[in-house]
Amino acid sequence: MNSIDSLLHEDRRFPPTPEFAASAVAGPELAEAAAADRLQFWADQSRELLHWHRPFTQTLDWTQAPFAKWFADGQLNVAYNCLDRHVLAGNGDRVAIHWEGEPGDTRTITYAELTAEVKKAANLLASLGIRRGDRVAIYLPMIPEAVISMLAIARIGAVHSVVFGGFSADSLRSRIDDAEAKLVITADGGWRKGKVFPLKKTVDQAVTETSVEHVLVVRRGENEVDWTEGRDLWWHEEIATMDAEHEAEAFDAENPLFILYTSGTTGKPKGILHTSGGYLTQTAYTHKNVFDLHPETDVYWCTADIGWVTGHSYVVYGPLANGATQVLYEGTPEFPEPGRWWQLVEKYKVSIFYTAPTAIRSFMKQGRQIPQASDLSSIRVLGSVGEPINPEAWIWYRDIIGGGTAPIVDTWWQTETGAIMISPLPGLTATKPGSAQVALPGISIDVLDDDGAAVEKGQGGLLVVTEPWPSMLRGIWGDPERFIETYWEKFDKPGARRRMYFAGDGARKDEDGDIWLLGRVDDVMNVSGHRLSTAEIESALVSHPFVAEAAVVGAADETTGQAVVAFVIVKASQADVATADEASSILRAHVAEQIGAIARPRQVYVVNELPKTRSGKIMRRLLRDVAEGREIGDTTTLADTTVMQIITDKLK
Ligand code: 7RM
Repeated sequence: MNSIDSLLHEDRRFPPTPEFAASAVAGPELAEAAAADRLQFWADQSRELLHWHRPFTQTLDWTQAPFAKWFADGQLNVAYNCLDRHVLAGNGDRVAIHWEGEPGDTRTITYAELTAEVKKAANLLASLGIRRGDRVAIYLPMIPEAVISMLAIARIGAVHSVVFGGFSADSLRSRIDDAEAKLVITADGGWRKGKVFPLKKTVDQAVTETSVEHVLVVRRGENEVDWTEGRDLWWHEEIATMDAEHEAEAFDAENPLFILYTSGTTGKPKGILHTSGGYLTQTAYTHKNVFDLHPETDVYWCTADIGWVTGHSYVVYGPLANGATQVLYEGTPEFPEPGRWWQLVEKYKVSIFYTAPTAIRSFMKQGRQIPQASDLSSIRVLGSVGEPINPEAWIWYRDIIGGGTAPIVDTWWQTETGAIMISPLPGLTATKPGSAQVALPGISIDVLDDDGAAVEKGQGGLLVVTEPWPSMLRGIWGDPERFIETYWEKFDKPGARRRMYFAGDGARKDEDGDIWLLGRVDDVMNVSGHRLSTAEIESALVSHPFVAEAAVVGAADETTGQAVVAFVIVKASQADVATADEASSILRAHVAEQIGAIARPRQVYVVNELPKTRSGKIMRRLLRDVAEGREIGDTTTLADTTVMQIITDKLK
């Protein structure tokens, strides 16, 4: 928690301009209403923001805590809320998606067109035997069919599990197995840095001997693919025969909407489960108020991939529920030239821009002349998500991308929270570089010490959510015990059972009571805004014949926030097979193949020993000291206190 020291001196404040405040969506009345009656506030928000086929009469059922039910006797259709009702309201000609492919091809899709596409896709899914509650895996690049698939699955009451297109066949397979998916929707290939990367090939490896009955393939890369007759179907051929009419059926508010896998502290990924009514309420509410959305005039762009929760909540459900116009881009930020993103901002006159600190830091490195070559004057709100944003990057973002005036909303939330929890409101809050600041109206958070007492202002501790919230996770797929243990037992005191959600993040309350995030307190790393678990990477390393033991830590990295650094002990029998350098590069490639390139260690150090406690737990804290080039901290709980000396001598 010492890492906060440098931030303590940050005292710059950026209040909204009077003009911004005057036309801001969110005013002080939100917080007043939430403070007066929190549950009534959420019920009002839900009724105002969504169309309920059957209105609810109950707001929250918390009798089975921590298993919450929100709006439980209401019924709605999530896709109808994102599509049909906008068309019925006369907004069918509004652009929903300005899509830009990496090679420069484009598609403009209105709400009417998107609605028709989703209806056809819903009919297609039904024709393949997908029913309410069935799981469908999506393994697609950032193309419109990714959004269409998610909404079509939601429309028929089925459950999607989007797997990031950069994950390996093994990762995809374990997620398919865990969810028992019946169908996979993929593409032949997608574009990345001027090349087509094969997706179908990975799916072919992942689906053998699984629950998967069909593989639906979108044509995008036009690369050669292998074909399994009877199992594989071309999206375009099937869609062409489908009716563009489909009536949206109403489902219970608690009908599951999606599972999204995230890393935990064991090697097994956790399937975070979200349901319908509460999730859509809070994603719509936050998207509207945090980003100050004026749907008739704004052009919104969230750069997240749909494989991460930010893509679910702030590319698909929040913006579409609110009838927003948005940009969707297939490629990486710097291809074919480093200014590509800024050219898109200029081209589409993007007014609200939401990205991650890791991207901002890499643009900072390239220099301001690259963004300054484009006209960014349309930008009026900037968002940040995924990790703490350092004040230097915050100021650069505001000055260079935001023209020195755009408010920055630093939004804290998690896959588990489903939607934004802590953030400034851009027309109200005087922002502070580096702080996510305040719980949104309707959200209750606190910072506790290890004994569960609220810390004083100026102190650090553990971030908790103290009251249930509409878009909270409803569980871990197939593992209710793990759900309780992971999130609800840390502060489980007699009389207050399972009422405190422990987020796993360290945080500090400053003198104004504003929140500063300090990073993960467990062994999960955050690389470029993506959470990776040490345990998963360690098990990948140990799966290689060279490796006897492995320990992985996240070390501070200028560009990616944290980088993966691995320490391995090579099996004695393999010691002569490769030099340490050779082993290191083989193992880095092995991890990329097993888990995906995002998990590739920055370094793999071959060592003779690992620091362990007497009970055999690896002391990653000490390895982090080595990886970050610091003096080694307290070693008194080590089983063998000489180990750290041996490791540091060896790496000199
Ligand atoms: C949305 C997302 C969640 C973890 C979370 C934090 C970190 C996210 C911020 C942040 C500081 C922020 N979901 N985190 N946002 N830390 N400031 N504004 O990222 O499930 O992938 O990760 O990310 O550690 O627990 S996630």
